[in-house]
Amino acid sequence: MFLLSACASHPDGRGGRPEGPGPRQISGPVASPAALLFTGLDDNGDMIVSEAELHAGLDSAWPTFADGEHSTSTLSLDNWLERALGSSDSELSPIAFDSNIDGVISRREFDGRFAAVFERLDKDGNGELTRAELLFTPARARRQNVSQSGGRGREDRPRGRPQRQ
Ligand SMILES: [Ca+2]
Ligand SMILES: [Ca+2]
Ligand SMILES: [Ca+2]
Repeated sequence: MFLLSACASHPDGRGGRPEGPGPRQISGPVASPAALLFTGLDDNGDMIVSEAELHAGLDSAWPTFADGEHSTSTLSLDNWLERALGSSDSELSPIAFDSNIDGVISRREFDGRFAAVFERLDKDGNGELTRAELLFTPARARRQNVSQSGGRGREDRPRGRPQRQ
C-alpha cells in the first residue's frame, strides 16, 4: 500500500513541471516542409526557384525513387516524400498526388501536383519562387503581432468565435 508516493514523484528524471522545456513559441515567419523541398531545387544559387529549375529537379528526382518510367507506387512516393520533406505535408501527401485515385502515381500526376503547389506559393505569379514567397507567418504569431502593435481589440473580445452582438 505504498504505491501512492511512487506514482506521484515520477522518478524518471523528467521533472514534469508545467514550465518545462516545451515547444518554443514561434513568433516569426516559418517555412513549410514543401518550402524545404523547393529551396533545394535552386540549382544556380540565386536563391530563387524558377519553373525551369522545378522541372529539372523533378526530372532528376523521379528516377531516384519511382518504380517505373511513367508511374510509381504510392509507397515509393511516400518514402521519397518523407526524405524530401522531412515531415508529412498535407499538400504533398501521396493521396494528394493521386488525382484519379487509381492507387498509382503517374509522372503526369507527380508533375501536376508540384506545379499546383508551385503556383499557389508563387504569390506574384511571375513563375519564380523567392524565399519570401516560401515563408509564412503562423496564425498564432500574427495574433501576437497585432496585439503588440496596440491594434484593435485586446482582451475585450472573447477568444473563440465571435458571439452574438
Ligand atoms: Ca535559381
Ligand atoms: Ca493515379
Ligand atoms: Ca514569385
